[in-house]
Amino acid sequence: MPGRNTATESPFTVGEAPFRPGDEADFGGSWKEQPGDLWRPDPIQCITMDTLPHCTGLIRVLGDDNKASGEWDPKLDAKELLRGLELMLKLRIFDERMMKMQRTGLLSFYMRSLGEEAVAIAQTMALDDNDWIFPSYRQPGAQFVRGRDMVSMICHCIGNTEDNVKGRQMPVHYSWKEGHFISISSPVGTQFSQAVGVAMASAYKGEDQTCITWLGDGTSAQGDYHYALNFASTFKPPVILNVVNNQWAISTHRNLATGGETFAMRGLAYNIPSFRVDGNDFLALYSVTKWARERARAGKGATHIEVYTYRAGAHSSSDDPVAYRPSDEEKSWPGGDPIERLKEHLYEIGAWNEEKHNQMIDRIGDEVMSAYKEACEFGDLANGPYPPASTIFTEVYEKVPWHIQEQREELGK
Ligand SMILES: Cc1ncc(C[n+]2csc(CCOP(=O)(O)OP(=O)(O)O)c2C)c(N)n1
Ligand SMILES: [Mg+2]
Repeated sequence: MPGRNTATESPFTVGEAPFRPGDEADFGGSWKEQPGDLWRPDPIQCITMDTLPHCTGLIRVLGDDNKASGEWDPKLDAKELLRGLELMLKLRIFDERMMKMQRTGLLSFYMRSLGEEAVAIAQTMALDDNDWIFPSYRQPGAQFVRGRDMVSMICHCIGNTEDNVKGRQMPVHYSWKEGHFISISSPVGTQFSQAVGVAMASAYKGEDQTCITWLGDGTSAQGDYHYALNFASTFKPPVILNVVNNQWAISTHRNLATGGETFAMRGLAYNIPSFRVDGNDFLALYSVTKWARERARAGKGATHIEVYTYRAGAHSSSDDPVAYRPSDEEKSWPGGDPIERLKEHLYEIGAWNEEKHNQMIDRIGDEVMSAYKEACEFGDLANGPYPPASTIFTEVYEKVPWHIQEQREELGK
């Protein structure tokens, strides 16, 4: 919790993590907010201050009893729910395989979406296929929704001869033009103002294309976030601005990124309707994003969403959270696991069972394994082959600057 820095007696407040290694993590057992607590405003008529209660509360649809209720229930049919479940499982199993590749030296670096699978999957499912996606490294799952071929995703992560960005990007920094999935950027936060800019262009041209973008709690402390909100507030373009509050920015707790009560509330100051949503609740995420899409389509401008979730795994393959948080902190997170929650809901409504679920896991496991083998035929980090060195010089500049040309000639490529 934020508190006075007693170590130095400094006259300012330094945010602190509620629990550190050795502490017993206790988030209070379960959410006090229940499905049905918050109403669903009309997406067209809504004015910003209507959403004040939604910024301090938490929008939920799936209750502790695994039933769906309240005005935010999107009433998806079982087929759509099963699609969501399958896509989330695919992302999780894919991530596990990629981590194994990283640990065995076949690719250099990896970042999982563990515990946050619902974010990219549910929110992308709520959009139209030609809407533009401006992700951070935590939303590769959007590509599964749009049907990207897994082999090509793995080839990118390896940086082999079939990598569509030819090894110029770090692994997980996907780029996929056909899927309207904008290149993931290593300097965090740049995607926010890009999304607002493209949304402004879309509105200017009279096209019905909404942009969606995400950044993390830590990244929201950067200027990029505020520039984007200011433009979104002023020009009211069709954009959905998500702050994924997963409690951590590597080892820095979210209490160091804002002194505000919630991240959602910051949207109100920019006169943008704002919601705080349970990020492990597939149905709530889907529903809030649909609301924002409907509002954007009607020319009513941006929606700001705090996605309240928990980073269940390490930040990346280079990080070990045991150094800065209790090793079992994840188990006491009241939001549970997004895949388990949707699965239990499907059991509850009689649309799914354990046998079918296990079969699905096996089928996806086989699919991922065969994609992995096929991708490795085009090269892996340990054994090559790699894209030719000449690709360092191509496809970055439209007109190659003289000094780059000189370097290319020096290398003889
Ligand atoms: C401009 C910039 N500063 C710092 C970094 C190093 N860095 C990479 S990820 C990260 C933490 C981001 O945390 P958060 O925004 O909460 O996102 P999360 O990883 O939790 O999804 C940092 C500091 C970077 N990549 N770019
Ligand atoms: Mg974070």
